[in-house]
Amino acid sequence: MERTMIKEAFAKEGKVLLKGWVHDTRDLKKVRFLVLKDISGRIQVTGVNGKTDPKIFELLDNLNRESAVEVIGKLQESSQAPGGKELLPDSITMIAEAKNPLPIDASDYSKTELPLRLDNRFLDLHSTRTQAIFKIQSTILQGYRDFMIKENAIEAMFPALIGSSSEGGTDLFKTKYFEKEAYLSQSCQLYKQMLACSMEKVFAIFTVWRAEKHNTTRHLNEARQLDYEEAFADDKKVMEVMGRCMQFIVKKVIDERPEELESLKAKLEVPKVKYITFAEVKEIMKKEKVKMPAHDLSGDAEKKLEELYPNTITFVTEWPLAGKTFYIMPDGENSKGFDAIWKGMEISSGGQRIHIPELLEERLKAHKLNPKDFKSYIDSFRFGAPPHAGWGVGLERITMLMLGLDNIREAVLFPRDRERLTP
Ligand code: AMO
Repeated sequence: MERTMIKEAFAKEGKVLLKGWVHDTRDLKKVRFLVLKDISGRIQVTGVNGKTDPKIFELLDNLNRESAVEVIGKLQESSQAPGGKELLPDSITMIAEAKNPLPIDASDYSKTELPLRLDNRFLDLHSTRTQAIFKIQSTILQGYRDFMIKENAIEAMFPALIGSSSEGGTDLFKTKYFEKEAYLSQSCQLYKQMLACSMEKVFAIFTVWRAEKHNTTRHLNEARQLDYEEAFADDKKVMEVMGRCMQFIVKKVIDERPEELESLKAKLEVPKVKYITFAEVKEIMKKEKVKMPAHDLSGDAEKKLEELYPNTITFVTEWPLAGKTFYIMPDGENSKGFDAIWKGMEISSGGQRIHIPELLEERLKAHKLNPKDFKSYIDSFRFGAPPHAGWGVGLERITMLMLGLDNIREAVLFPRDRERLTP
């Protein structure tokens, strides 16, 4: 731990320079302790009355929690200090003092309620627990990239401003765009499809905006998706890719973030993968007396699936056509669309897309959308567009589920919900 905490080492004098934040101080009269923390961990700084410079010994009793300080001193083995090492200080310099009292408790035992923590996110991010969540999220993102690059997929960036809906429905944020109206993107759906029709395998980490009015513990108005799209592929092919992708990401988190998982008391195992049709789920729920709508799963049905198939990415396939968006390929009464459920919640939806312009126009009309608004999208399928399929996984949803967080807002640095636009 101390190896990475050291910002500079003075080999000749055998001293080190540390920079970090005051986690805690303790005064045992003869001995005073400062627990210093930085992103790599914590170390104890020990002052001894009579041995340590009196000015420094005095200062050790006057450091506000969460202040940024610089400490120079000698490291020594200590069987009592956490981590087995302590620092005997020669100098302590205040870099940036934290005012007292703090607006929230940023310790790991904090009882501060989530809304107040989010109001003061800059300080909440001093807590090891909060840092653990975002270190793990960073590993999830890296895992997604590593996996996709190994699959020979190409990473892409797409516009956040769009001229018409990409998902159908009314949950769009409208904005002015010079003389025109524009919308914040609900999904990079149409763009990733157009791109897959030349680059074959594409992926993106894309921010989406949904003007949904409901304020729940699993919805955000601004969320991030892990998007994938593949040409010459159907729903079955891309579900197989997602199953392996999720297993790869979870394994990477288990391998690389054991301390963070431990600090969040998260018990994570690599998930299994299962395929089940929508009709089969309906039958099961009927037997189990769990209610669900005709063309969708209910929250209770999602929970029941986890009860029946624990820690399994359950792909619910052959989704009723009436329950899917306009771009999903029909298959009689059903479609080639699916949802993926994990730990009792939807983490993804996807499917094979319609690559036939005439069928796309028909489906747009069936969804009461005007094909004219989708002209450039429809036209892109007139010039050698092969069958293709893909999916989008919610980044905050999987972070929340992996770590057993009660509220999706815990899994976003700066959440955007019905009430929150700052910080
Ligand atoms: P869908 O709208 O189902 O599909 O979104 C895919 C996944 O993104 C996450 N998600 C959300 N997370 C938090 N808050 C929200 N408001 C929110 N909305 C969605 C969920 C969800 O399963 N274009 C398609 C995907 C595709 O077919 O490729 C789409 O956006 O985890």
